[in-house]
Amino acid sequence: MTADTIAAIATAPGVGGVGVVRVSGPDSRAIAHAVTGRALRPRVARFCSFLADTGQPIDEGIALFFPGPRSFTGEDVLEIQGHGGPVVLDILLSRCLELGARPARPGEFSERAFLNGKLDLTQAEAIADLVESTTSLSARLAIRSLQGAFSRRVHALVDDLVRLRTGVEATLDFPEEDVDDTLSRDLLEQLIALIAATDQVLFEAHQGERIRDGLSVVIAGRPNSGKSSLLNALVQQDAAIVTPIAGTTRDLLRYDMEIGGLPVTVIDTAGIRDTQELVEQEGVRRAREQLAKADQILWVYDASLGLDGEELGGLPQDARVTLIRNKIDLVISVHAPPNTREFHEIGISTLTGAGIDSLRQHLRAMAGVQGLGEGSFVARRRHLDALRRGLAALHSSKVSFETRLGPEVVALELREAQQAFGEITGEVTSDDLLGKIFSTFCIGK
Ligand SMILES: Nc1nc2c(ncn2[C@@H]2O[C@H](COP(=O)(O)OP(=O)(O)O)[C@@H](O)[C@H]2O)c(=O)[nH]1
Ligand SMILES: [Mg+2]
Repeated sequence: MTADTIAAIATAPGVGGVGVVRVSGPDSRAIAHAVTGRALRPRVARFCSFLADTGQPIDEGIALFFPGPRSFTGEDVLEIQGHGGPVVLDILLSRCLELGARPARPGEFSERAFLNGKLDLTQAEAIADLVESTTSLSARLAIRSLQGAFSRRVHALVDDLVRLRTGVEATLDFPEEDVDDTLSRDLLEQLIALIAATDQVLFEAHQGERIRDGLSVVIAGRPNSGKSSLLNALVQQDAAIVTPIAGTTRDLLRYDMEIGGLPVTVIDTAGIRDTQELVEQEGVRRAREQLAKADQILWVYDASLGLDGEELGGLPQDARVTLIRNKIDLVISVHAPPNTREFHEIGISTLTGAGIDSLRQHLRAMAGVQGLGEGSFVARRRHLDALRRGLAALHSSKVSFETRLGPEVVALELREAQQAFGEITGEVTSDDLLGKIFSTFCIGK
């Protein structure tokens, strides 16, 4: 158990109906006694005055004491629920610090909960993801992760992996000719099933990551093609200035929206062309910079003018591009010219609204978030990296198995896969990793 006692304001800064100061550690009980002037019964809400060292009341409200290990952090925890004003909460916090607590670092309550085995790492991360959710879907997936939906999937992989390792390592004790062929066939089948199961978890984790991090969509193209009009149509607001004058947009315009639960950031950019005008030059430079960072590029062109083959020349390599044939209201033919390019193409009119819904659906499909089931969960890039590393190790162990490289090699690669999976839930960690994760949390979490 950790030696010192930490304290922080747990509610958001600013004025609110209620504000909470949270204390965790061995001095919590003594602090509770000093602040409330009485011994608190465990887990029973108690209305009382909160006292300064002079005995004068600072505030009044509810005090709650949770003796460890039955608490959020697993340590003795005190919650002081006072009135939600920044000054009164500061005074309450100072009082706890005066009584021996020290200010908590960001995420330190969650870190202690993790270190004391109250939560695994994906669950601790899910707390941060839940409070930072920008859509109701991402909040729903975060609560599932918090309740262990993701951890259970990883544990199931690890269980299978341990069984497989035991099987493989058992064959190590026998000279090769004694290992029954049916035994090794059975192990190989287990390995193949494990690879398929990992693939499936990776696929779902990828969706979970998308729902958490959202999709950044950059609208680009020649001046006057209707980029700003498209932004306005997508966010259903008169957000960007639209004029018939080429070069209207110079600054980047960024809007957050939601498409079927997927958080999407749409960025409108200056039309890309060669220009001598200094401000516009800077706009074009910024537009190009965004293109390099986008998850998805919508390249808009004017249907009445057609797409000039050279326009797409400057796009970053392996960019994900959708061609947007705008102003289809201006062209007589309802048939689009055959699209000979490698890119997906959608015809729209920001004027009539034609095609905008298909574009929304297309964006959702491009994010790979369709058919999210009841078992879905949020995930982070860190989890995807670990799953990919684990999967790679499983693939090489399969190759080693099939080319009869020997059970020692297979066993080693399986161990590597288990290490990678263990990093997800936090069974295998480094201080570095923990520091990186918890330091991004808020103070008081
Ligand atoms: N007919 C028609 N005009 C459009 C459409 N979309 C945009 N425009 C017009 O095209 C001009 C340039 O639009 P704007 O959105 O400012 O283009 P940007 O320079 O690419 O941002 C404006 O006069 C718009 O009214 C469309 O779908 N149909
Ligand atoms: Mg514009």
